[in-house]
Amino acid sequence: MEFPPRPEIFDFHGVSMTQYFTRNWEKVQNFKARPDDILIATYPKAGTTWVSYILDLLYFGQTSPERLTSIPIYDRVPFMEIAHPPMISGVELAENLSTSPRIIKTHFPVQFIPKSFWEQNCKIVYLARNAKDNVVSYFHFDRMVMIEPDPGDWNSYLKRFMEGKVVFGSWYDHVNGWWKKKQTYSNLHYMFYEDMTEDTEGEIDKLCSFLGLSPSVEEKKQIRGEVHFDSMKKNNMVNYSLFPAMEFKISKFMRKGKIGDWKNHFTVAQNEEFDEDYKNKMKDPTLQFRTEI
Ligand code: PPS
Repeated sequence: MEFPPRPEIFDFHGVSMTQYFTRNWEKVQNFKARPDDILIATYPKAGTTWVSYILDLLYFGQTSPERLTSIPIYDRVPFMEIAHPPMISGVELAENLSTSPRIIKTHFPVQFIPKSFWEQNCKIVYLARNAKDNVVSYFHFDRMVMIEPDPGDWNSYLKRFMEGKVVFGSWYDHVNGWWKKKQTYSNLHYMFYEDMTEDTEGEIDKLCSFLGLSPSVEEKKQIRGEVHFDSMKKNNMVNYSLFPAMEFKISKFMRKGKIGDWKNHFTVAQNEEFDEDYKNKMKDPTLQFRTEI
């Protein structure tokens, strides 16, 4: 598929966005959520695909195993706000889903979520990743995905990330906005990439109790194996190798899956500046991230 030049970033209701995620705004805002819909919300590169695959396996791994080998994850778990014709838009894909529940992905900051999700009291899973690894992953992703603005060099990218001038805006606002929402909306399960890495099984257990699921020990073991980084990297249905617009020669979607890769990217000076700025932006002592484990 031919793609036009990389998109421009612009301010959209106070958040940096591109046309690929705003051109369907009205339709997205009018999306009719159902009470059993499950929304997976993340800042880009926080581990969305990981948690999407876990949920897909929990709900459909036993009942429709053929899905796993025939439908790529981005068609099983539609990306609500994406719209780049002639590809089918995320909203249309979600509307066409015949599964129950429908599992839907979004990178929207909390204030952009269509109101029907709140009205229907849908279950929402939010996954967050520490800022340093998140920005590194995002940088490599933007290098290889042609529907993202050109990232430029690492130093300028890091600055733009700190200023919130990357697609979907400020990481700091995103993780804080969703964290705050948790205080008033009880159907929100807030998870951390670092906890998932440290104790995948324990985090799957917590996820199951939030979702009201009780998979067998055998099933959980199977899921644990399926969602391991090495298995996902090899699995064409979840590693995005079938997705147009990605240049795998530049970088892979399943790149490293590590905590602490930021140390291979940040200079001492960049790290100091980042930490200083981080302290000013992350004032809530109840929201803590780990940059190493
Ligand atoms: S996207 O494009 O926003 O949906 O990307 P997303 O899926 O959120 O994030 C991709 C990063 O998550 C890593 N990943 C994993 N890490 C550990 N274990 C598993 N199973 C796993 N699956 C995906 C993926 O490698 C990307 O991180 P980086 O650091 O770039 O490797």
